[in-house]
Amino acid sequence: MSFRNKKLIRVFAGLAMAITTLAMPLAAVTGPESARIVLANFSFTPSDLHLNAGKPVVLHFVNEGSGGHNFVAPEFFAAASMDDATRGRLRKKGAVELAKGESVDVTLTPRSGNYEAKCTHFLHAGFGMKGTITVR
Ligand SMILES: [Cu+2]
Repeated sequence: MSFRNKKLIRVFAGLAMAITTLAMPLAAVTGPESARIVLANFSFTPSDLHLNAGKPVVLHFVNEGSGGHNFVAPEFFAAASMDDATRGRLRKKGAVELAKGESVDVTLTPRSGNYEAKCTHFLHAGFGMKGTITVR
């Protein structure tokens, strides 16, 4: 093996160790998992949201539609645990209302069950803006 190759191997070994050292604290401070829910004309994506029961999760709602939409799931939000400030921001305790282009994060811990969600804006659910939430 040439001197140059040995030097290269030492450089790569050093890099690998540096990356491992940097990555370990990052892994340790990882927060709750997150799920992205896109609202559009006229759909929720995913239309069947799967969440882990008892695990905190950040629900990241994004409205990519051409107007206002909402995500209404009263049984789901009622069963979930969340802090009072978060619950206070939910409309009628079970709705996330989003203006065009808006995004909202809701941090909660879901309870196992099967739930339904829909947009209650006039006719939107009929056009397909509905879905299910499965928590296991
Ligand atoms: Cu809608």
